[in-house]
Amino acid sequence: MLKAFGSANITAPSYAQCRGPREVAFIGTFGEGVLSPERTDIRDTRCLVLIGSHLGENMHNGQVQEMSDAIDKGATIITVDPRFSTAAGKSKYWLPIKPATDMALLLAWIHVLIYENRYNRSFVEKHTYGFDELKAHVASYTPEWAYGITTIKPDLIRKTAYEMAGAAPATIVHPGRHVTWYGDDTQRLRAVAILNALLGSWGQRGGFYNPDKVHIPHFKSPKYPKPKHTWREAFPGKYKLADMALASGICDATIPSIERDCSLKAWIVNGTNLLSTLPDKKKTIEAIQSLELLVVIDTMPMEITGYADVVLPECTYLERYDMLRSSPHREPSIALRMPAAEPLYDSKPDWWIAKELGIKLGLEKYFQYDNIEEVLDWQLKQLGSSLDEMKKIGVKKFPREFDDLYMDLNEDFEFNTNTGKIELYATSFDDEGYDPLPVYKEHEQPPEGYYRLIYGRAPMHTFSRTTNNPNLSELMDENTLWVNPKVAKTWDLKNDQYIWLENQDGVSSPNSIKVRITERIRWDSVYMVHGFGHTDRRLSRAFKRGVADSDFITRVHVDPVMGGTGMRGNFVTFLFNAPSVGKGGKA
Ligand SMILES: Nc1nc2c(c(=O)[nH]1)N[C@H]1C(S)=C(S)[C@@H](COP(=O)(O)OP(=O)(O)OC[C@H]3O[C@@H](n4cnc5c(=O)[nH]c(N)nc54)[C@H](O)[C@@H]3O)O[C@H]1N2
Ligand SMILES: Nc1nc2c(c(=O)[nH]1)N[C@H]1C(S)=C(S)[C@@H](COP(=O)(O)OP(=O)(O)OC[C@H]3O[C@@H](n4cnc5c(=O)[nH]c(N)nc54)[C@H](O)[C@@H]3O)O[C@H]1N2
Ligand SMILES: [Mo]
Repeated sequence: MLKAFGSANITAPSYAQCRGPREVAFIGTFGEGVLSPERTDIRDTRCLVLIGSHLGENMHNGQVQEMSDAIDKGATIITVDPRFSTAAGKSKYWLPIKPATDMALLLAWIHVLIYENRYNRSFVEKHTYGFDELKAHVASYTPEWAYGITTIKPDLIRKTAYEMAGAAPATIVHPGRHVTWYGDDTQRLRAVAILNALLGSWGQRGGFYNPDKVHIPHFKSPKYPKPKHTWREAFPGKYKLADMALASGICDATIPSIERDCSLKAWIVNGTNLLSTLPDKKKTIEAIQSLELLVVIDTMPMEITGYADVVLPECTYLERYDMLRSSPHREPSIALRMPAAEPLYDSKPDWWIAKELGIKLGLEKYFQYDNIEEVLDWQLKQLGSSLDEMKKIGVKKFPREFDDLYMDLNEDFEFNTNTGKIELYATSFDDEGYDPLPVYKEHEQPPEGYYRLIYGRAPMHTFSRTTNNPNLSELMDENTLWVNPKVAKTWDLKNDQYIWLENQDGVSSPNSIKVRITERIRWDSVYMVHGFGHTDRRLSRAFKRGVADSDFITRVHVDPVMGGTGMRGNFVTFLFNAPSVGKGGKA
């Protein structure tokens, strides 16, 4: 509907608040992204390196199942995390790194592989570009240098590098998924990509496979008009390698500025709770208040619906058809989502909402069908199936077009980069004025009396959207604040005590959080699960339960390469009494 209307401002938080830096870094190195689901061949890996990827708490289901298979087959797991995550508990090595220093560790690993001759020489010679530049670049990045920064001992850095090299090419230095941490995230992920290239794991069994997917034909529709304005106008000359619209950028493009003659005036927000999703809530609210119209499509009364001029209630995924799912994988497959029950009340599926809005906007020529079954059946018949067949089987697998799950190393291979090689030295970054080789930059550490706020997932919950679900809230109905015993002692904190938090900018939350004292977190950081601390009363089970990490993410470190919003540069201190709304006095 938006494309028919002439808008190119279509975005999702899964880019600039999630995996965008990873895709840009891998495209810059290998000419291809990691994609979703990730092309990691975890099933057959012999060494899996997780850098702040907390698989097992992050229930990326396919990867978690494959990781447990890999563990059964004796794979080595190396986990780098300031917190003893569930994955760390399954690991041969846990590297409790000082937060925000991962780049130093990555560069030291690269140094060891190169200077101690542990890299895959034939792979590097045949398939990569810029080895000599890389070698010179990492000359001084020794494990001894990294120790002073990361607190990880040099012999542990060496041992883990040898372990990776020993298992290569069946080694995965996992690129992670939510990687918008400190603002130099694309460069950190470039270092991850380079490590994988040195290990020769790209395109190899137990490393990264080459996925294939089914192309679902578009239902007939006239050509969409060319948009007159795009979000990019708000950022002349910035974020040059962003290949998708930025959800955070839409906010900037909405807040009026004398530098632009055009700002966005209306939003349709479908299935994203922006107040808990975007950092810098004040800016999100400012953008919302600059709008002439905010339409929200949601299934529940979430924070975002409270700001809407119009709420269009969508029925849930169990009550509707959605567009066919086709995802890249070892075997291409498609999946159908179909209704198991009638929608309740006046709720409608989003295809119906889009079509009816389209008709009211005079765009009926783009919606030449009566219902979604007609579209799905037409698409499926082009693929040699039908809606009837898919209703019975749900998922259909297709043969791969080519026998190229793994790269044949004897063949010449042209990568989709400027040089046709895997670019250890990224010429596309150089062209746009970004560092072509990843450089270590120091990040701010917490001021005295403050602790770095880090956050993650709990296995039973999905972001902020499930915390009011009756079954899931029974499993976990509030988040807790992980605090190291040393810190608890200093502050005289007791287990299960409720406290309030205030960040470096004096911002606090009206909600309190329960203290969990545990050795599983470093003394310089505190940890909480994202998605709690709801403020809408109608969420009867989640209202005021736990604290929202997003309340404290007022400082954002924006990635200059692609506009990702680094959210882990915020620090909190403890309050023993409820703060007065928004601003708190210290205990
Ligand atoms: N159950 C569940 N699973 C999910 C989701 C969900 O909502 N619920 N969401 C899915 C989505 S969209 C995403 S993007 C993924 C996110 O999951 P991931 O990509 O795995 O994780 P992150 O949230 O980036 O990282 C969380 C981990 O990073 C650690 N960490 C914090 N700071 C640092 C640091 O400076 N260095 C290092 N090395 N580690 C650090 C934290 O202690 C924590 O263990 O999860 C997916 N899976
Ligand atoms: N502070 C902080 N911010 C983060 C993260 C974090 O860990 N901490 N994680 C980041 C990451 S990795 C991601 S991917 C994003 C995710 O961000 P979002 O996708 O915005 O996640 P939710 O907060 O769960 O918001 C989902 C909204 O969709 C609604 N919804 C659920 N099902 C349906 C449906 O079928 N139809 C419609 N129309 N609506 C539905 C829910 O009620 C809810 O309002 O957040 C990012 N932002
Ligand atoms: Mo994400």
